[in-house]
Amino acid sequence: MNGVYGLMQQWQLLPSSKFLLRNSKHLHGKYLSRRGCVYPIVCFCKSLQTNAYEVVKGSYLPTTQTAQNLKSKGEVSIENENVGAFQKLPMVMPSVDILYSSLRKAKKIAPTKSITNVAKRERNKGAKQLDALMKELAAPLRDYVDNFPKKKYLHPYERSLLELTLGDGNYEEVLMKVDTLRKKVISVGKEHASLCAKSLSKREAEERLNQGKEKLEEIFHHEGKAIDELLDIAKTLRAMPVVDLKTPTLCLVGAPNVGKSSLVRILSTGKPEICNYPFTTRGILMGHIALNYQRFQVTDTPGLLRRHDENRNNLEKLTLAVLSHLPTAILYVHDLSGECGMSASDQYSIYKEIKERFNDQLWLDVISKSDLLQESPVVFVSEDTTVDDDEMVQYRKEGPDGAIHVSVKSERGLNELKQSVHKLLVAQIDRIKNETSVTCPENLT
Ligand SMILES: Nc1nc2c(ncn2[C@@H]2O[C@H](COP(=O)(O)OP(=O)(O)OP(=O)(O)O)[C@@H](O)[C@H]2O)c(=O)[nH]1
Ligand SMILES: [Mg+2]
Repeated sequence: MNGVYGLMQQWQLLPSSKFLLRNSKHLHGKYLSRRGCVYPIVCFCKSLQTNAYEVVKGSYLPTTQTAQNLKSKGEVSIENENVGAFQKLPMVMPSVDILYSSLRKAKKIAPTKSITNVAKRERNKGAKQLDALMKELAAPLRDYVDNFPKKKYLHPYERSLLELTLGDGNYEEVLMKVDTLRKKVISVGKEHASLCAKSLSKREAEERLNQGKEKLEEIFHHEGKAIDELLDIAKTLRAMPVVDLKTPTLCLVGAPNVGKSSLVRILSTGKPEICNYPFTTRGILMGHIALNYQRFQVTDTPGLLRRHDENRNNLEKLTLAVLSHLPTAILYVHDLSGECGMSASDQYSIYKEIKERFNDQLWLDVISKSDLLQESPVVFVSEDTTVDDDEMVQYRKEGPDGAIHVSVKSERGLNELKQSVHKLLVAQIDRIKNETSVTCPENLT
């Protein structure tokens, strides 16, 4: 692992790069050009944007299997071939609102009119009110338990979003707590209603009614936080970017800080945050392109580092989940200027791995920040160029074969990029049509 890369991985721990560069006695945080001059890398650690997606612990590992592979192996059931489940989640009421509205409604229940005996009237009222309270409390919980989707029926993309943003098993655990609360409310409500119905005097019936209400309130106060957790989960899931599997999609991929979001802003309606530090993009962001009356989706993704899948953070896993589970064309962004903080050789190994893994996808390579490119290729001090093969030498100079050189600063290459992106997305339309006709042969007729 080279110095800059090592620092990048620890970026959360560092105070500020200016401080770092001022105080560094080593060449960490600097790179050399072929001519031997030393340039500082512009700041790559600032305060973090943490509000979009919290990085949680999760064992989800993106697989190399695409939705297509899974389909052919029969691992995708009918239910999870569509996305959009998060937009159909039931509206969850805060637990206190459920409690107070249930108490109000139950209080209005009157005893059966024909009962004239005072004690009988009171116990009839008590039993009916407790029964109503129990039903009012349990009904919304039943709705949530039944209508929040089971994880196994979600589209793999949504399942990965759920696991990576909520953490392993949290979703199921919260739903289970809500169901446990529902069962408890029913059993305690029934028990107290039955006790109330057996009261021998008016006073006893009143006391039992109050006891039953207090017990239900206590349970709800104590365990109702599961409902509030579910409310938060629903909010988080509803805020996830909506994708349409039938609309051609372009996904921008590359190492952190290479200029992906800057290009998303140029290419689409998406307005992701742009900053000069890695992992500015902390979630999957969607933008749209409208061209010749056609509508396309553009996805910005968090950057990828050079490391094994097991060591990836959840932001990187999100990127791989998009590539694994959504039918996207890939716009791979390379920064050979050194500005991003990652050497060309590290970017090259990530690139080769991703290209091999997703070689079925339509693909376009872009060299960003061409306004910063020197005449000679930029080489980091920590890089060993003696091991470079021809491919690597070529990559340092020009990037992969056919890559378009662009700069959002000087606007170089942007028109060419837009045209190539359009062609790519048109090719993606044909691909989607073909895949649909293979899956649903009746569409051909
Ligand atoms: N000079 C120059 N700087 C650029 C260009 N494109 C982007 N940048 C700068 O590069 C830095 C990173 O840009 P972003 O678009 O946020 O990069 P990113 O790949 O989305 O970064 P992450 O979301 O952190 O992975 C910003 O300071 C941009 O202003 C360019 O063409 N020329
Ligand atoms: Mg970004």
